[in-house]
Amino acid sequence: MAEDKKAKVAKAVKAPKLADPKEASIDLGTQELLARAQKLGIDTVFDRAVSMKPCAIGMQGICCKNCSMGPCRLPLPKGGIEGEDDRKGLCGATANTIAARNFIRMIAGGASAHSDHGRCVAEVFLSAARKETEAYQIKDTEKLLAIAPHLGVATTVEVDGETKDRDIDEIALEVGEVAMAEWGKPSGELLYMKRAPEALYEKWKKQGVLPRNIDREIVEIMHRTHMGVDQDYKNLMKQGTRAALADGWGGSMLATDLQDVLFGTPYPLQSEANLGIMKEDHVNIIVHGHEPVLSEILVAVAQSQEMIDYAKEKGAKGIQLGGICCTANELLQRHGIPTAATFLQQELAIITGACDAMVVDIQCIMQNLANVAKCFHTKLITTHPIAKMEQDNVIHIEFDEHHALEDAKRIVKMSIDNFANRGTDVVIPPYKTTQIAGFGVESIQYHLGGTFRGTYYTLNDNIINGRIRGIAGVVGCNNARTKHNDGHVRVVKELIKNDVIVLTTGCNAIACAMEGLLTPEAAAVHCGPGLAEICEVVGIPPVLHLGSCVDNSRILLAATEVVKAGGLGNDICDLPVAGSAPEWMSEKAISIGHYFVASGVYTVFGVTLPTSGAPVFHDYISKEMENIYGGKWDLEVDPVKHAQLMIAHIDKKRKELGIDKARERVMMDMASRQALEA
Ligand code: BF8
Repeated sequence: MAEDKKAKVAKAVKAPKLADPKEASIDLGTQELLARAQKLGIDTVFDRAVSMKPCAIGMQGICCKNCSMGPCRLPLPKGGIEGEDDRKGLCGATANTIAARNFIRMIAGGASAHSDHGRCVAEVFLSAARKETEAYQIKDTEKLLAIAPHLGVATTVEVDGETKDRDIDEIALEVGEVAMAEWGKPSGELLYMKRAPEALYEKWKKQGVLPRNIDREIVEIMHRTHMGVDQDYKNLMKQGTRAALADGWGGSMLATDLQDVLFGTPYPLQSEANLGIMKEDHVNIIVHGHEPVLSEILVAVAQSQEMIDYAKEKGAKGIQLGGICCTANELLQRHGIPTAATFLQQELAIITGACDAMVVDIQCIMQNLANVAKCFHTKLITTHPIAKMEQDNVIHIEFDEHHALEDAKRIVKMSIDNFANRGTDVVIPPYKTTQIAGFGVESIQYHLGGTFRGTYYTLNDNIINGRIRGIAGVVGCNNARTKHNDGHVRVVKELIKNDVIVLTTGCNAIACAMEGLLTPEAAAVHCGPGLAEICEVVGIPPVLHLGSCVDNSRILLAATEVVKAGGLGNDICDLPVAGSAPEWMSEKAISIGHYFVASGVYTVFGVTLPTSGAPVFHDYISKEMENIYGGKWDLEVDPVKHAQLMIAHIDKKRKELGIDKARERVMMDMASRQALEA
């Protein structure tokens, strides 16, 4: 080989592959910061996604590494399977068994993440109820009284033949104790399962999938998927269903409820979104992760006059807090703290050069943050005992509810002190949007319910008369294997264009906020005439932000309220609703997807599903499962087709309910409306 040719080959081998910023994200700020990172020679998830390809066999769910005789890989034969599928691992495990094992291990991972988060909240709740900590108090007593009966805790007491209100501290303590027991009680079933519509509860009972306690269902998945245990994909999925339900109607729902009682139930408020919320002349503290127990206190401390004065003393104009991932959603919903970034933008927050501290707790935190932080002055602070990083530039300040205030003060002070170390090379992309967030089951009832009836009557009425075609829950992550935020935004726009109101959580909510879809004004621009009219009259956005990923439990309860309000069937699977995660990536998304499905919701995922290598198993969850639970899985990569599948399902349900005709004449007079109601 000629010398110059050799040199060319060597150069080609060495040159790192870089992502094309315009292909990587639809967001201008993300594109600019990615280009800046590349110029500075700092690699990000976008570049790594270009240089590292995923394993095709793993992606299809047909690689078994549950014992040391493997990993056994069962690729699909070229041209597909003709006749009997005789692929098997060393032990004889079939493609269906392997894919089902892998799938429910993902459910176990996701359910454990949500539920362990819930357990930590329950511990803090109990501490507060026992008055062991000054940092936390029972804030929302109305919510406490609302959840107590679902946990079998009485809110009144009989004294001398008279019914009296029970002492609130006593109720809180009992609620805390009963809630804690849900993780490991030796007998019975999860108490919250009865919050579902009766028909759904009975269906679960008949199928034998009512969760016994939260931990047990997750542990049993690990046992059943151990080498040589459960070898029937249907039986494996039954256990996957129990664990997913224990997540959605158990750990996640308890996390949401107990957080509401401790920190306040969200109500609509205005804020901003995107990296442009960071301020060059302020101390920027970015909180990232999922558990709001520390960040709640950080908010209070960062907003205290003492700390603002200290920041000014150090040359800053103030303190700007911003959030990433679901810690962002939690703080946004309750305090209006602006959202800085979605999952895929976390490294970019540091690459602005303006991040004085990034405080992380649990879940969705990229280890590469530590490498990026090394290139800047940013203090990267881990706070949770179960989530540390190996890099030596990471500071660990372990949070404990008993000295939460001291921990928070130390972190905020450290961030302020670090402001002086910030260089002059700061690039904060000037893009941010306004968002209205803070919706929940209660506020939807307030906005779309009848004050007179106190139910979801008005929402149902508008679904029946066709102004609102249906309801979609669109949730989930970003995924570096697909263009950042593109799937989220296009799916949601297609839905609202077709009069489908969207309930959103997680990174989908952040993506929608960044696109300006979380404002009432978005309705006139993006919605079909029916939904636009409702949004204008009520003054709500067409996309309602319901919070973090554990708050998907709010979507389950909102659907239950719709069933209760009447006129749309007697089970969640009767409703014109559909679920979606256009850019999912985490195990939590699989657990969420499956509790949606097992609760009767047709659920479409984008990107990929780890089931395609086992067609029989894939058919089981995407076809047969509908006959069992009324919901099923689907996969569609194209965002418009993805939304159209959901709309087709919504229309099918409208037809089954006999309300399909109403949509053809959106503007109805009173007589026809009364005829429909009758
Ligand atoms: O729990 S949506 S990337 S941040 S996993 Fe993570 Fe996915 Fe974002 Fe919240 Ni949910």
